[in-house]
Amino acid sequence: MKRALITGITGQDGRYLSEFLTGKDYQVFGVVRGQNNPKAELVLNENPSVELVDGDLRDLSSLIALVEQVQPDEVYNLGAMSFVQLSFTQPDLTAEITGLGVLRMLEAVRIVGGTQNNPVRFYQASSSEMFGKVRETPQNEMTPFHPRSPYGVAKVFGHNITVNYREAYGLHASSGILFNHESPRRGLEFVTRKITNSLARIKLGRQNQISLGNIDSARDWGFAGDYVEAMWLMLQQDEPDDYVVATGETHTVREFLDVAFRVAGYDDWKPYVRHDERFERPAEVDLLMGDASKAHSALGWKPKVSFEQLVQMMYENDLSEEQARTH
Ligand code: NAP
Ligand code: G4F
Repeated sequence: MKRALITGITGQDGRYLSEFLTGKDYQVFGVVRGQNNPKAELVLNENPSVELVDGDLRDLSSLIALVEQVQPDEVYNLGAMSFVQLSFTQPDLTAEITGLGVLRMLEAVRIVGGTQNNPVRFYQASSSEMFGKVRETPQNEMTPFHPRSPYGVAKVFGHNITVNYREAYGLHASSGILFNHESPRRGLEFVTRKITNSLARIKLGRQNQISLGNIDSARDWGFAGDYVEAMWLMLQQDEPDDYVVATGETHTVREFLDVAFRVAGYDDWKPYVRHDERFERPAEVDLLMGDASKAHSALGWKPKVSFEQLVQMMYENDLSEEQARTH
């Protein structure tokens, strides 16, 4: 039985990846930080076969102890402070977790190592946010980075240090440059889930409006459940490498609103959406669109869920969750 260690198991991707790997017969170990983390229970309810272990990306000794204890075949480093807007007000913490946390996890893997015949394989959750003020469209593995947020800058560090450990120490370390991916498990702070959750509440008469910032930005939105397969495929290759993972389509937040409100049975979203400058960012990423042809040809990976299916899935889930609530 292969052993996988996942940081960020309580997050959207960690929850899908743990189920995916269990389905492939892995023993999954999930890193949980903090005392009595309330999200741990959620993970265990969804996947009782996961073994939770304590650790924090800010604490190197905890990571070394974890790799020694678990002896993983594969490490998936998904843990991060992942909310771009928050990174503007907490840049130091973002650099610490999202940037230096990658270095610490790589150090733990380098120091503990695994056996010579079976070295630990490492996956880094890089991000399309690294492209920022994009130099070309669509973006691929060769497109230069121009991050526009402390989060993006921290991710560039995490990406480059992963490449450096691969080149300097021969680690089997791969980096997935993933474009935005969403699901019913997406955090409520991100724009897609904020919209589908608020819309469900509007539909049930529990909320009147949605307050949003810049709705002209465009993102390449895919389904998180599809994207975790690409992470795993990267670690099954003989050689480590970097891959863009994306749908190749881009849609504005306005278009997301169009589809979501249509699915919910409304003709027009404008009466329900108000602009609130508190949700604007000091520097914006205007447009992301990925070229995942390398992942298609080398990994045989393709997204399965379309943009419309994704919006519908998220809205319908939020509607039934809201209906199940008594207040
Ligand atoms: P998410 O839902 O925000 O989950 C983040 C995870 O990181 C949570 O499990 C959180 O655990 C954990 N974490 C935070 N601080 C930590 C620390 N100090 N030590 C250990 N773990 C810590 O993010 P996601 O959407 O699943 O994304 C997974 C990864 O992919 C992240 O690195 C993200 O930056 C990256 N990424 C995401 C997307 C996307 O569109 N979703 C696109 C590109 C890249 P707690 O329960 O303790 O908070
Ligand atoms: O949903 P968002 O917060 O996602 P963002 O900033 O694109 O970041 C996500 O994707 C990255 C990959 O490219 C990940 F690395 C990162 O961890 C995260 O998962 O915002 C999307 C767009 C932005 O242009 C934002 O300005 O929506 C715009 N927006 C407009 N009003 C809003 C809002 N975003 C949020 N979160 N909340 C609003 O009210």
